[in-house]
Amino acid sequence: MRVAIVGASGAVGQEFLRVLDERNFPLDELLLFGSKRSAGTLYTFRNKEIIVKELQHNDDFKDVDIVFTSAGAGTSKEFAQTITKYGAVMIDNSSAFRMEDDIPLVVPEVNGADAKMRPRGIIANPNCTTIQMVVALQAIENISHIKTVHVSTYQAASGAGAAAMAELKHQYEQLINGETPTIEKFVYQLAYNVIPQVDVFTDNLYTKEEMKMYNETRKIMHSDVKVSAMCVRVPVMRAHSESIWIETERPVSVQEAKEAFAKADGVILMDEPENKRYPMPLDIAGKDGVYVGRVRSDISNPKGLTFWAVSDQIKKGAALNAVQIAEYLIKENAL
Ligand code: 2RA
Repeated sequence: MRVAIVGASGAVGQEFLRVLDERNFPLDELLLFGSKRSAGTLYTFRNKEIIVKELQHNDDFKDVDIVFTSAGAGTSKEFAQTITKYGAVMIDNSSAFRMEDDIPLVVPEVNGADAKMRPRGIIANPNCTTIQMVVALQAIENISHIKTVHVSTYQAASGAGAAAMAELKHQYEQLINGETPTIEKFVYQLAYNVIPQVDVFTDNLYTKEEMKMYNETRKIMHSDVKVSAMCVRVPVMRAHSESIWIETERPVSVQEAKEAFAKADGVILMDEPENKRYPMPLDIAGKDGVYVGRVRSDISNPKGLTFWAVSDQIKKGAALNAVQIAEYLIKENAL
Protein backbone atom coordinates (compact mmCIF):
# COMPACT_ATOMS: atom_id res chain seq x y z
CA MET A 1 0.00 0.00 0.00
CA ARG A 2 1.43 3.37 -1.04
CA VAL A 3 -0.03 6.41 0.64
CA ALA A 4 0.60 10.10 0.00
CA ILE A 5 -0.11 13.26 1.97
CA VAL A 6 -0.51 16.51 0.06
CA GLY A 7 -0.01 19.54 2.31
CA ALA A 8 2.31 17.63 4.61
CA SER A 9 3.67 20.68 6.44
CA GLY A 10 0.31 22.11 7.52
CA ALA A 11 -1.42 21.51 10.87
CA VAL A 12 -3.62 18.79 9.34
CA GLY A 13 -0.77 17.37 7.25
CA GLN A 14 1.31 16.90 10.38
CA GLU A 15 -1.64 15.31 12.13
CA PHE A 16 -1.93 12.79 9.27
CA LEU A 17 1.62 11.63 10.08
CA ARG A 18 0.74 11.16 13.75
CA VAL A 19 -2.64 9.48 13.12
CA LEU A 20 -1.29 7.05 10.50
CA ASP A 21 1.43 6.00 12.90
CA GLU A 22 -0.78 5.88 15.99
CA ARG A 23 -3.36 3.66 14.24
CA ASN A 24 -0.75 1.39 12.73
CA PHE A 25 -2.16 2.15 9.30
CA PRO A 26 -1.13 -0.65 6.93
CA LEU A 27 1.15 1.17 4.53
CA ASP A 28 4.41 0.15 2.86
CA GLU A 29 5.46 3.58 1.67
CA LEU A 30 4.49 7.12 2.58
CA LEU A 31 5.08 9.99 0.19
CA LEU A 32 4.86 13.63 1.23
CA PHE A 33 4.00 16.54 -1.04
CA GLY A 34 3.80 20.27 -0.46
CA SER A 35 4.24 23.69 -1.97
CA LYS A 36 7.50 24.94 -3.44
CA ARG A 37 8.13 26.58 -0.04
CA SER A 38 7.84 23.38 1.99
CA ALA A 39 9.54 21.13 -0.60
CA GLY A 40 12.79 19.77 0.78
CA THR A 41 11.60 19.66 4.41
CA LEU A 42 12.33 16.39 6.18
CA TYR A 43 9.84 14.62 8.43
CA THR A 44 10.33 11.39 10.35
CA PHE A 45 7.73 8.65 10.05
CA ARG A 46 8.21 5.29 11.74
CA ASN A 47 11.93 6.01 12.22
CA LYS A 48 12.44 6.86 8.57
CA GLU A 49 13.09 10.30 7.17
CA ILE A 50 10.85 11.40 4.31
CA ILE A 51 11.56 14.45 2.20
CA VAL A 52 8.64 16.64 1.07
CA LYS A 53 8.41 16.80 -2.73
CA GLU A 54 6.94 19.74 -4.56
CA LEU A 55 3.42 19.02 -5.80
CA GLN A 56 3.52 19.17 -9.58
CA HIS A 57 1.55 18.05 -12.61
CA ASN A 58 3.48 14.86 -13.35
CA ASP A 59 3.20 11.09 -12.77
CA ASP A 60 4.14 11.11 -9.07
CA PHE A 61 0.80 9.53 -8.10
CA LYS A 62 1.02 6.67 -10.60
CA ASP A 63 1.42 3.80 -8.13
CA VAL A 64 -0.17 5.47 -5.15
CA ASP A 65 -3.29 3.89 -3.62
CA ILE A 66 -4.56 6.60 -1.28
CA VAL A 67 -3.86 10.33 -1.28
CA PHE A 68 -4.86 12.49 1.67
CA THR A 69 -5.06 16.11 0.52
CA SER A 70 -5.15 19.09 2.83
CA ALA A 71 -3.67 22.05 1.04
CA GLY A 72 -6.70 24.25 0.43
CA ALA A 73 -9.57 24.13 -2.05
CA GLY A 74 -7.61 25.81 -4.85
CA THR A 75 -4.86 23.17 -4.77
CA SER A 76 -7.37 20.32 -4.55
CA LYS A 77 -9.24 21.60 -7.60
CA GLU A 78 -6.08 22.21 -9.58
CA PHE A 79 -4.51 18.81 -8.81
CA ALA A 80 -7.50 16.44 -8.54
CA GLN A 81 -7.01 15.08 -12.04
CA THR A 82 -3.25 14.67 -11.64
CA ILE A 83 -3.79 12.83 -8.36
CA THR A 84 -6.59 10.50 -9.48
CA LYS A 85 -5.72 9.81 -13.10
CA TYR A 86 -3.97 6.47 -12.41
CA GLY A 87 -6.58 5.26 -9.93
CA ALA A 88 -5.47 6.66 -6.59
CA VAL A 89 -8.33 7.41 -4.21
CA MET A 90 -8.18 11.06 -3.18
CA ILE A 91 -9.58 11.79 0.29
CA ASP A 92 -9.85 15.54 0.29
CA ASN A 93 -9.99 17.67 3.41
CA SER A 94 -10.78 20.90 1.57
CA SER A 95 -14.16 22.41 0.74
CA ALA A 96 -13.52 22.05 -3.01
CA PHE A 97 -15.87 19.16 -3.80
CA ARG A 98 -18.01 18.64 -0.71
CA MET A 99 -21.34 19.60 -2.20
CA GLU A 100 -20.84 18.12 -5.67
CA ASP A 101 -23.40 15.39 -6.48
CA ASP A 102 -20.88 12.85 -7.73
CA ILE A 103 -18.52 13.23 -4.76
CA PRO A 104 -19.40 11.41 -1.53
CA LEU A 105 -19.09 13.42 1.68
CA VAL A 106 -18.30 10.93 4.38
CA VAL A 107 -18.20 10.48 8.14
CA PRO A 108 -17.67 6.73 8.64
CA GLU A 109 -19.86 6.50 11.76
CA VAL A 110 -22.77 7.96 9.78
CA ASN A 111 -22.51 7.15 6.07
CA GLY A 112 -19.36 5.08 5.49
CA ALA A 113 -20.99 3.14 2.65
CA ASP A 114 -21.27 6.34 0.57
CA ALA A 115 -17.47 6.18 0.14
CA LYS A 116 -17.86 3.14 -2.11
CA MET A 117 -19.60 5.19 -4.80
CA ARG A 118 -16.99 7.63 -6.06
CA PRO A 119 -17.15 8.00 -9.83
CA ARG A 120 -14.40 10.64 -9.83
CA GLY A 121 -12.13 8.78 -7.41
CA ILE A 122 -12.58 11.56 -4.87
CA ILE A 123 -14.11 11.38 -1.39
CA ALA A 124 -14.64 14.61 0.50
CA ASN A 125 -13.93 14.98 4.19
CA PRO A 126 -16.56 17.31 5.70
CA ASN A 127 -15.89 20.54 7.55
CA CYS A 128 -14.73 19.96 11.12
CA THR A 129 -17.75 21.56 12.78
CA THR A 130 -20.07 19.31 10.78
CA ILE A 131 -18.11 16.11 11.45
CA GLN A 132 -18.35 16.30 15.22
CA MET A 133 -21.99 17.40 15.13
CA VAL A 134 -23.22 14.61 12.83
CA VAL A 135 -21.45 11.90 14.86
CA ALA A 136 -23.46 13.07 17.88
CA LEU A 137 -26.69 13.69 15.93
CA GLN A 138 -26.62 10.21 14.39
CA ALA A 139 -26.92 8.69 17.88
CA ILE A 140 -30.29 10.41 18.33
CA GLU A 141 -31.37 10.05 14.70
CA ASN A 142 -31.13 6.27 15.28
CA ILE A 143 -34.00 6.49 17.78
CA SER A 144 -36.07 9.43 16.49
CA HIS A 145 -35.77 11.54 13.37
CA ILE A 146 -34.25 14.97 14.02
CA LYS A 147 -36.29 17.76 12.43
CA THR A 148 -34.32 20.85 13.43
CA VAL A 149 -30.95 21.69 14.89
CA HIS A 150 -29.84 24.96 16.43
CA VAL A 151 -26.13 25.06 17.10
CA SER A 152 -23.68 27.57 18.42
CA THR A 153 -20.00 26.74 17.93
CA TYR A 154 -16.94 27.65 19.96
CA GLN A 155 -14.18 27.12 17.40
CA ALA A 156 -10.53 26.81 18.27
CA ALA A 157 -7.69 28.63 16.51
CA SER A 158 -6.56 25.34 14.94
CA GLY A 159 -9.46 25.55 12.47
CA ALA A 160 -7.66 28.43 10.80
CA GLY A 161 -4.38 26.47 10.54
CA ALA A 162 -0.95 26.22 12.14
CA ALA A 163 -0.10 29.89 11.53
CA ALA A 164 -3.32 30.94 13.26
CA MET A 165 -2.46 28.84 16.31
CA ALA A 166 0.94 30.54 16.44
CA GLU A 167 -0.78 33.93 16.06
CA LEU A 168 -3.05 33.31 19.05
CA LYS A 169 -0.08 32.37 21.23
CA HIS A 170 1.89 35.36 19.96
CA GLN A 171 -1.03 37.74 20.65
CA TYR A 172 -1.03 36.71 24.33
CA GLU A 173 2.76 37.18 24.52
CA GLN A 174 2.52 40.59 22.83
CA LEU A 175 -0.26 41.75 25.17
CA ILE A 176 1.67 40.63 28.24
CA ASN A 177 4.64 42.65 26.95
CA GLY A 178 2.47 45.72 26.37
CA GLU A 179 2.74 45.42 22.58
CA THR A 180 0.00 45.76 19.98
CA PRO A 181 -1.08 42.25 18.90
CA THR A 182 -0.48 41.12 15.34
CA ILE A 183 -3.71 40.36 13.46
CA GLU A 184 -3.27 38.43 10.25
CA LYS A 185 -5.14 35.14 10.41
CA PHE A 186 -8.22 36.27 12.35
CA VAL A 187 -10.66 39.07 11.61
CA TYR A 188 -9.88 40.73 14.96
CA GLN A 189 -7.67 40.15 17.99
CA LEU A 190 -8.62 36.71 19.31
CA ALA A 191 -6.68 36.76 22.58
CA TYR A 192 -9.06 37.72 25.43
CA ASN A 193 -11.88 37.87 22.87
CA VAL A 194 -14.47 35.87 20.92
CA ILE A 195 -15.27 36.61 17.28
CA PRO A 196 -18.80 35.85 15.97
CA GLN A 197 -17.53 35.31 12.44
CA VAL A 198 -15.83 32.24 10.95
CA ASP A 199 -15.27 32.60 7.19
CA VAL A 200 -17.06 35.22 5.07
CA PHE A 201 -20.71 36.28 5.05
CA THR A 202 -23.15 34.97 2.44
CA ASP A 203 -26.25 36.71 1.01
CA ASN A 204 -28.57 35.38 3.74
CA LEU A 205 -26.30 36.89 6.43
CA TYR A 206 -25.14 33.48 7.65
CA THR A 207 -21.41 32.92 7.17
CA LYS A 208 -20.03 30.26 4.80
CA GLU A 209 -19.04 28.20 7.85
CA GLU A 210 -22.64 28.33 9.10
CA MET A 211 -24.04 27.33 5.71
CA LYS A 212 -21.58 24.41 5.58
CA MET A 213 -23.22 23.10 8.75
CA TYR A 214 -26.64 23.33 7.09
CA ASN A 215 -25.76 21.80 3.73
CA GLU A 216 -23.18 19.21 4.75
CA THR A 217 -25.31 17.79 7.58
CA ARG A 218 -28.21 17.16 5.18
CA LYS A 219 -25.94 15.49 2.62
CA ILE A 220 -24.11 13.23 5.12
CA MET A 221 -27.22 12.21 7.06
CA HIS A 222 -29.39 11.92 3.92
CA SER A 223 -31.84 14.03 5.84
CA ASP A 224 -34.20 16.97 5.46
CA VAL A 225 -33.04 18.31 8.83
CA LYS A 226 -32.87 22.10 9.07
CA VAL A 227 -29.73 23.42 10.73
CA SER A 228 -29.38 26.98 11.96
CA ALA A 229 -25.81 27.64 13.10
CA MET A 230 -23.96 30.50 14.75
CA CYS A 231 -20.22 29.97 14.38
CA VAL A 232 -17.87 31.71 16.77
CA ARG A 233 -14.07 31.71 17.03
CA VAL A 234 -12.80 31.45 20.61
CA PRO A 235 -9.27 31.71 22.04
CA VAL A 236 -8.82 27.95 22.41
CA MET A 237 -5.93 26.16 20.75
CA ARG A 238 -7.29 22.97 19.16
CA ALA A 239 -10.68 21.47 20.01
CA HIS A 240 -14.05 22.77 18.88
CA SER A 241 -17.06 22.86 21.23
CA GLU A 242 -20.71 23.05 20.19
CA SER A 243 -23.95 23.84 22.05
CA ILE A 244 -26.63 21.89 20.23
CA TRP A 245 -30.43 22.13 20.52
CA ILE A 246 -32.46 19.59 18.55
CA GLU A 247 -36.13 18.92 17.95
CA THR A 248 -37.03 15.30 17.29
CA GLU A 249 -40.11 13.73 15.71
CA ARG A 250 -41.18 12.32 19.07
CA PRO A 251 -40.03 13.35 22.55
CA VAL A 252 -36.77 11.65 23.57
CA SER A 253 -36.10 11.41 27.30
CA VAL A 254 -32.74 12.31 28.81
CA GLN A 255 -32.29 8.68 29.86
CA GLU A 256 -32.97 7.44 26.32
CA ALA A 257 -30.66 10.06 24.82
CA LYS A 258 -27.85 9.18 27.21
CA GLU A 259 -28.20 5.50 26.38
CA ALA A 260 -28.13 6.32 22.67
CA PHE A 261 -25.00 8.47 23.06
CA ALA A 262 -23.31 5.86 25.25
CA LYS A 263 -23.62 3.16 22.64
CA ALA A 264 -23.11 5.28 19.50
CA ASP A 265 -20.08 4.72 17.33
CA GLY A 266 -17.52 7.48 17.86
CA VAL A 267 -19.33 9.14 20.79
CA ILE A 268 -18.05 9.21 24.35
CA LEU A 269 -20.63 10.23 26.92
CA MET A 270 -19.07 12.40 29.63
CA ASP A 271 -22.03 13.66 31.58
CA GLU A 272 -21.95 13.72 35.39
CA PRO A 273 -23.27 17.10 36.49
CA GLU A 274 -23.18 15.98 40.12
CA ASN A 275 -19.38 15.64 39.80
CA LYS A 276 -18.99 18.71 37.54
CA ARG A 277 -17.91 16.32 34.80
CA TYR A 278 -18.44 17.39 31.18
CA PRO A 279 -16.13 17.70 28.17
CA MET A 280 -13.96 20.78 27.77
CA PRO A 281 -11.58 21.55 24.91
CA LEU A 282 -8.49 21.59 27.11
CA ASP A 283 -9.13 17.98 28.13
CA ILE A 284 -10.33 16.71 24.77
CA ALA A 285 -7.47 18.09 22.60
CA GLY A 286 -5.49 15.13 21.25
CA LYS A 287 -8.29 12.61 21.77
CA ASP A 288 -10.13 10.69 19.05
CA GLY A 289 -13.82 10.74 19.93
CA VAL A 290 -16.72 13.17 19.99
CA TYR A 291 -17.37 13.84 23.67
CA VAL A 292 -20.94 14.62 24.70
CA GLY A 293 -22.15 16.09 27.98
CA ARG A 294 -24.76 18.40 29.56
CA VAL A 295 -27.59 16.30 28.07
CA ARG A 296 -30.97 17.68 29.13
CA SER A 297 -34.55 18.21 27.98
CA ASP A 298 -35.16 21.58 26.43
CA ILE A 299 -37.47 23.42 28.83
CA SER A 300 -38.72 25.57 25.96
CA ASN A 301 -39.77 22.67 23.71
CA PRO A 302 -41.46 19.34 24.65
CA LYS A 303 -39.74 17.61 21.72
CA GLY A 304 -36.45 19.36 22.36
CA LEU A 305 -33.18 18.03 23.65
CA THR A 306 -30.01 19.98 24.27
CA PHE A 307 -26.41 18.92 24.77
CA TRP A 308 -22.75 19.94 24.46
CA ALA A 309 -20.25 18.24 22.11
CA VAL A 310 -16.47 18.67 22.05
CA SER A 311 -13.97 17.11 19.67
CA ASP A 312 -10.40 17.69 18.56
CA GLN A 313 -10.72 19.73 15.39
CA ILE A 314 -7.46 18.60 13.82
CA LYS A 315 -8.05 14.95 14.72
CA LYS A 316 -11.67 13.82 14.31
CA GLY A 317 -12.45 17.12 12.60
CA ALA A 318 -9.87 16.50 9.88
CA ALA A 319 -7.02 13.95 9.74
CA LEU A 320 -8.57 11.15 11.78
CA ASN A 321 -11.89 11.22 9.91
CA ALA A 322 -10.02 10.99 6.58
CA VAL A 323 -7.91 8.07 7.83
CA GLN A 324 -11.04 6.33 9.14
CA ILE A 325 -12.55 6.64 5.65
CA ALA A 326 -9.47 4.89 4.25
CA GLU A 327 -9.67 2.22 6.96
CA TYR A 328 -13.32 1.66 6.12
CA LEU A 329 -12.48 1.14 2.44
CA ILE A 330 -9.71 -1.32 3.31
CA LYS A 331 -12.02 -3.24 5.67
CA GLU A 332 -14.75 -3.37 3.04
CA ASN A 333 -12.30 -4.31 0.30
CA ALA A 334 -13.52 -1.23 -1.57
CA LEU A 335 -10.34 0.64 -2.40
C1 2RA B 1 -12.49 26.63 11.07
N1 2RA B 1 -14.07 25.01 10.30
O1 2RA B 1 -12.60 26.26 12.24
C2 2RA B 1 -12.95 25.76 9.94
C3 2RA B 1 -11.83 24.91 9.45
N2 2RA B 1 -12.27 23.96 8.49
O2 2RA B 1 -12.02 27.68 10.72
